[in-house]
Amino acid sequence: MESSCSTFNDIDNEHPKSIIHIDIDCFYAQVEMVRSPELCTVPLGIQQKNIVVTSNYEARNYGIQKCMLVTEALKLCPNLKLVNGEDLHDYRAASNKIFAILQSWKCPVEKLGMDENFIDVTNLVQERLKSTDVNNITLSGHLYEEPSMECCGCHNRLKIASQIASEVRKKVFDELGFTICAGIAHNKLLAKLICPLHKPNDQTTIFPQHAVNFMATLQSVRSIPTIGSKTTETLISQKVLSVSDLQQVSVEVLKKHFSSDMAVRLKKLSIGEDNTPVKQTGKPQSIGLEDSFKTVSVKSEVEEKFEALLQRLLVLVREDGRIPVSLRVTLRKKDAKRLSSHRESRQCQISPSLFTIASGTLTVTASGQQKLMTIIMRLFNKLIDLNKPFHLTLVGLAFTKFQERMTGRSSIVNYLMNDISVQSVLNLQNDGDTSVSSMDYSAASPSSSTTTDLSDAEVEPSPKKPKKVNWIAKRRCLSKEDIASPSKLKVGELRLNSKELEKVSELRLNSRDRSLTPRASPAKECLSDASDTMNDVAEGGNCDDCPSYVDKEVFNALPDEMQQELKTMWKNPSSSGMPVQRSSPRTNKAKPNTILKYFVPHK
Ligand code: DCP
Ligand code: MG
Ligand code: MG
Repeated sequence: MESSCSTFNDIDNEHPKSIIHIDIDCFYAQVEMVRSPELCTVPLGIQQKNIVVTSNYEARNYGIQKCMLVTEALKLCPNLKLVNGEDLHDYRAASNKIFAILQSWKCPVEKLGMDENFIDVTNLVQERLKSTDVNNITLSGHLYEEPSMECCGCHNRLKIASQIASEVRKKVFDELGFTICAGIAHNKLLAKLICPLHKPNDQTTIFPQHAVNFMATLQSVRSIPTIGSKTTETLISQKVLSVSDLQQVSVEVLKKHFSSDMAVRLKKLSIGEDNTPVKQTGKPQSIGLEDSFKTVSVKSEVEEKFEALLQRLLVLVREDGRIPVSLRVTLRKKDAKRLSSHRESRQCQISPSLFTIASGTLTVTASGQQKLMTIIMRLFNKLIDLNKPFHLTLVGLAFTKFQERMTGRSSIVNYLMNDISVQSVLNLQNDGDTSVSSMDYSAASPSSSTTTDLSDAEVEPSPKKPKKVNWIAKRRCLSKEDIASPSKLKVGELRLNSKELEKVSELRLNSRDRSLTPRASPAKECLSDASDTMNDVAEGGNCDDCPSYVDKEVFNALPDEMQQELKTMWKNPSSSGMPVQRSSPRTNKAKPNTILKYFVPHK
């Protein structure tokens, strides 16, 4: 994304950054309240299994807290309205919509879980400062303690950031109806920690000078986001319980229990110092789900759990839109001897041909799902010795690697990424046949570092390269649906790369005569159907001016502007880098990365 916030990195002062942290109020409960406004006025709890994972602020008035047992919550508030929140789909969708709104300020946005985000508004603040009277900047929302003297200019910058935070909160509310809290500070740590100070639906700014005092108010070292349970345990063993304790303990003492870097980092965190950048969030590296339970000790039950997880996971993957190429199975075994629970995982690569992208939507066929279940159970068998009793308390499934789309210099996608649609003449829709449908072999192969600990036999076989005639015949075997209504596809979704397109051209050139006389080949029915479709599609096109080596079907599938561009170039080949004649190699040299090279017949 082109960011207006990526240019100012040269602010020469002590506290150059302006960071906003936002956290949605009682997130799951708000999603339910936005969906069913009658829930706004009653105490509402969101139930997952026997736990109330969150509740609205009405319910919190009764003393209900996050992760309270349902029985306990009902004792506190017998009128508590409970809504099942085990299906995260709508929460995830709301989270994504909020994230999309946050992107509109064109600053780096980092998603943290489902209901939190950091926005680095440093450069936007700088831009606004240029047109602002610095003596008259007002703060929006609350301030943590009154300001002392201006520091390095950070007070004004943070005040402007607080105004941006207000705008963000207003926009999210106006467009989606969610109230959120914001924290504004010169680093991520302070922005996050100050955020909940005035809950709900409000915001708080902290100036750098108050960082040490504010941090000292935190009762537990665990409040510091990067400090996990193990670090906390170690610190407690050294009688370091509160953040104030951590401020006072010497770095030398910490170095006895932590690495030198960690000891220094802990000390800095304790006084509110943090220089970690806001990293723009992209698509997740893996998409997974877990289900925990008391005990499962029977294979068929495990299979049912995986089946249910797989169904839910496929919904997530469809929403994500990328084709998975690696699958991981996770188990947690009940182990009385071990104090802390531990997970064990196995993963293997999977064939991208189990998935199809049709009209922009990722799907998996019933047979694909069966194959996935077979793979899952093989991985499970690797993790569990079925000759012995087993007791599991958790199963998990995750797709851990995804096929990259080819968008390099030589990809046709480069030309066609701007939402240009083509008719489905070039539809490389997967028909479930692994031998022909997976086009992008190289990108589909997971690297050794992330993949399998299984033997080759257990890994889904890589798609084999197709036989040419068979391949083109199948490509032309468009479904009845395609014929009735040629689907519009984003070309980027065809997963074509230059080699593939060359293959299309080559095969079409080689089989052009055959395709025009379909009954000459065993695939004649398909070819016949496809020809009909292509005639329909070609109606608007006119390739009378095309050179003889050009496949008219391919040409007619291109958008009008591109057809015009090509025709112009063919009329004036010397200016285009276009091969004028096959027998003239010197003039055959296409300009790098021009679409014309895709029309060069295969030699
Ligand atoms: N959540 C969960 N399990 C937890 C904590 C939270 O499933 N142990 C879910 C429910 C929350 C959501 O994550 O709605 C966001 O967590 P928060 O801690 O931000 O809590 P809320 O947004 O619900 O409340 P608050 O208004 O305090 O932010
Ligand atoms: Mg929240
Ligand atoms: Mg939160």
